[in-house]
Amino acid sequence: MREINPFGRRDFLKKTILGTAGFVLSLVNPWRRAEAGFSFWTNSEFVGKTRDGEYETFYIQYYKSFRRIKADQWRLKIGGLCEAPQELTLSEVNALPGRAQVSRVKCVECWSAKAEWGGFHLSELEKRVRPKPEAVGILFRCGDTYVEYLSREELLHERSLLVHTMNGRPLSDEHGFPLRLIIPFKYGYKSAKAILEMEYVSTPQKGTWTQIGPYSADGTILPGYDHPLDRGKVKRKIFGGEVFD
Ligand SMILES: Nc1nc2c(c(=O)[nH]1)N[C@H]1C(S)=C(S)[C@@H](COP(=O)(O)O)O[C@H]1N2
Ligand SMILES: [Mo]
Repeated sequence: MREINPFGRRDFLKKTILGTAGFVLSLVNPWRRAEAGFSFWTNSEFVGKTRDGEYETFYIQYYKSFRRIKADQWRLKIGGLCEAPQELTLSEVNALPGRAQVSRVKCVECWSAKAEWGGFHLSELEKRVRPKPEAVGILFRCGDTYVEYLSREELLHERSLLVHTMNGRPLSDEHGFPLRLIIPFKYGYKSAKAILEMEYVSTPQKGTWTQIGPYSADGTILPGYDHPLDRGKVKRKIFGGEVFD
């Protein structure tokens, strides 16, 4: 006749209790969530800085978390020193004559990552808003209250883009929905994300990152080193300006 071993039964109970506790803990454990492709902000109304889950190969930088932007409430405000200030809806922005390019975002904190970006060149927008002759640059105001300034000359560079798609899909909130800059020859901090407002101004200004840290207002990529996330962070030398590969 089969006898139930009292120790075996106790072991079974112990394992069940420990196993259940482990499972419950795993649901709230941030490392397990990261493994499963989740980031701290997944399923939250807010978005902010993260390097977890799917963002391990393209870090997310936001100096402050903020409420996700709702597409139907968003308007791109373009004002300041221009003849025809405008407020464009997302479909109007998406309908501007487009351009796409593959380029790398190189953060001054050393990592970089590459994507195919789709959007438009500033010249397309300027046909509509007609900047005044004294407008030397644009101040960008963003969803997280980040500000960044670029001269019109920098913004009208062939490789500078205002983008609303990444790898063929609308920008994620994390990567700057609904509209961001891509300025591949400058450090990532010049590529303002989640843009709300563009103001034409007559004097250069300091952006948020330049006010926070010891970073140049100009932001041109300097010779040094890079740790590309899409190449296992293997250190390589860079020579200044856009990193093309
Ligand atoms: N609105 C906003 N845009 C921002 C930032 C920010 O803090 N707020 N950080 C910048 C920095 S420092 C970098 S490196 C890039 C990173 O872009 P990513 O988050 O899409 O990787 O975004 C830039 N744009
Ligand atoms: Mo950065």
